Amino acid sequence: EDPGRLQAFEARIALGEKIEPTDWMPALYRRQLIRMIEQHAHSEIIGALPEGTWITRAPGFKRKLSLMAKVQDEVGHAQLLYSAAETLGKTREEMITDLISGKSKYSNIFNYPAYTWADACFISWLVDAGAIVNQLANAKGSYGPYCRALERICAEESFHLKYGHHCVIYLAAGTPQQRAMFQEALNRWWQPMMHFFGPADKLSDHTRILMKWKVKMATNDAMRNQFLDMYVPKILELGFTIPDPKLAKNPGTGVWNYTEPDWEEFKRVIQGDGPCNRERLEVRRIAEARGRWVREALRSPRAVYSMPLA
Ligand code: BYC
Repeated sequence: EDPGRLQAFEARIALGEKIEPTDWMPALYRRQLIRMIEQHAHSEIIGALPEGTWITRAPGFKRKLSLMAKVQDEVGHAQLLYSAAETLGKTREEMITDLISGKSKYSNIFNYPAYTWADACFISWLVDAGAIVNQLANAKGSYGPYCRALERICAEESFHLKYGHHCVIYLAAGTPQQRAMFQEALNRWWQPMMHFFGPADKLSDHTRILMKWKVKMATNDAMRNQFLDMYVPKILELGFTIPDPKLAKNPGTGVWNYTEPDWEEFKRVIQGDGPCNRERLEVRRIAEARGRWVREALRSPRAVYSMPLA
């Protein structure tokens, strides 16, 4: 890299300016952004799957409508993010190919099954809460198209959060079976939720450079801590318990202590060997195969007439 250009680039970032697609940027900045935005986009479409299976079974018409709108929003977020990543030079087709071949990662948390309605409620409330902590911070980052996409996403996520919280309050105020159902969901999802913010800072490969270039505006541990700070009191207030006997805030430092989640399980899950990875990718592969004729027709409107019916 030309040192003068790099210096000017870093000076702009230090001043809080946004970097736009046609501006000069170091090759590593471009690669890191593609990696992160692409993974984020994949997480949104794969994230639609565990909740999506609950649309037809959500209790009551209003819940069905709200959940359907939420899932549709998540897929819309993926569209915004794929567009932001495309500004950096990787095509949507390449990104989808890398997703379904297993080359690209997506969030660990969507590789767990949503067994009960309470699991869907956990996702709507607490996974969305975690996502908002991350996205609100990174919306203040340096790459214009990603930040603008995150701002729009956060606006919609704030509705999801209210919807999810309402669903959980309803279970909390319900019968002993309803309370037990949410407690079991919480027990199942707590560890994947702790994993959601990424490995501990000392093990995080990318944090240093991403923080330097203001792509990431807080470290993994700082985001995890902020989530605990905001949501542990709300969970306890509803009378639930958190399955970690060590979990406690140090009142002096404001830092939460917790049992270190199983990072070996995290690695297995993000490398493709979680409980639902194969199923999730298979759904996407089928969707790609079924949609192929639409893409081909769009490219060549006349070709569609000569195609055999699927
Ligand atoms: N899951 O150096 P590190 C939603 C990987 S969707 C999987 O700390 P970085 C929702 C990481 O990629 C919103 N992989 O990485 C949707 C790296 O591997 P590679 C989801 C993870 O980038 C529908 C390696 O571990 N949010 O909420 O500095 C319904 C080393 O990690 C994870 C986003 O996607 C993980 N959790 O920081 C409901 C946010 N964590 O690439 C809800 C955007 C780490 O070297 N992403 N890895 O092979 C980010 O903010 C950052 O990428 C992370 C990780 C904080 C996740």
